[in-house]
Amino acid sequence: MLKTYSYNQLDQAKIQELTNRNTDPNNAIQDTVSGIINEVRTHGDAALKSYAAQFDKVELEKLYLDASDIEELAMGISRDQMRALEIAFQNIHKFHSYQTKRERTVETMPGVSCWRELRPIEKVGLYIPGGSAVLPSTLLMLGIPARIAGCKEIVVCSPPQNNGKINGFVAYCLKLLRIERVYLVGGAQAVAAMAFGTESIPKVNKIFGPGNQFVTKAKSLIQGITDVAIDMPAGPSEVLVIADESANPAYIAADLLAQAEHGIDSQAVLATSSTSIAAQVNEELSKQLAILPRKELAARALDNSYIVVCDDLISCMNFSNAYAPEHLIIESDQWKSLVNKVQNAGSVFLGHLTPESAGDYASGTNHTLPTSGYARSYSGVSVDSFVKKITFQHITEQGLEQIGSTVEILAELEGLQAHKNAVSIRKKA
Ligand code: HSO
Ligand code: ZN
Repeated sequence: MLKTYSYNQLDQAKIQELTNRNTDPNNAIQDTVSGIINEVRTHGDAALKSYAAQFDKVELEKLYLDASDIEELAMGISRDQMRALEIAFQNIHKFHSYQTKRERTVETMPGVSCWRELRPIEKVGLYIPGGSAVLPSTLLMLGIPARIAGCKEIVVCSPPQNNGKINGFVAYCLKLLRIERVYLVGGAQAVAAMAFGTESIPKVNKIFGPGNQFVTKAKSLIQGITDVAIDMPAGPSEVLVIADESANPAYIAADLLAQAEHGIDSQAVLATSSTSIAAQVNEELSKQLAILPRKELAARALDNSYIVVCDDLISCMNFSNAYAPEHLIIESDQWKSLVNKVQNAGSVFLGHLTPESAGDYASGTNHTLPTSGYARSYSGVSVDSFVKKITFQHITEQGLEQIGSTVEILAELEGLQAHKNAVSIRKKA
């Protein structure tokens, strides 16, 4: 049974409490992660090998696998699995390929032209977690936009299995992406390696990818001490389902559980305008949970989850906007009328037949999304995340005549004579 609240009985403080999901309030792991970063920074590959022995239980001679190893591992998966990964690849590629549109040149005054052009971030680092669930789909979600953007170097780090290899599905995705090397490094040490570079691992300009709290902490720490950017702050995955009486409680329960099975700190929230749906979802949850292979994990995540019963769909949406979910699923016949009311969400799934799983794997949208309320201020990963937008301008003689005196006056009022001169000297010519 999920905890249940009545929306119209919640005061501001309680809404604040329910929508707050601060995961590491005491900064408990800060010292450990700082220690790892310093070790990698000073001892490079040697530190990485010793962490592999300590955390991944494997003695590594070299810290990477190359094309022939990748090929061999990739061939170990079934035809159907290859085909499914290929279809996911194609859909994600198709959707993201429309994100590179060139903007038009704007003439702000006659003879004054301004425009922006995209340039790839040259070196990017992708972190692909191993751990309790191996996520080859994450490699597609990061590698495809990186390829479309045209990044020159794509460094992939993933923790080694204890045989010193990586998972065959990850290997097949590397093949699809034409990435010929994977570094066998996991955790905070992978982030540190890509941020500072080691003998084997190149330093990158931006680091992407989800991970456990150590990886996340490392990403936030390296931001302060290097010039390396990160995709976004990341926390545990979450979903919020909005549903009315038109919804199917079994579908809702399935969606909540798909979230819950990610990990014990995942959160699945239902905001519904129907008390009967709330009750039926609880029943369905116990039925469906009982037969899930990851039921222990999922059950613990449900302890951390809840239902909010609201008067109507608009109140559901208000609650959702306050929560700012990573994933929002709207299971109502009225979904169309709610689209323009979505203010804060990472990715939205509309109607009764659109499970979040479709977007997690294969429909085309990206699954690297802002969690923990960051959907109020961040977007999910896209081709934009792998490019810089550089502004250009060109001024003609007519343009200089048009804009010259404005610049001169503004330079003078700021007391910057040389700025003024840079215009005046050209006007005289
Ligand atoms: N729901 C996760 C992505 C994922 N699900 C990968 C399954 N595999 C975060 O959006
Ligand atoms: Zn998922």
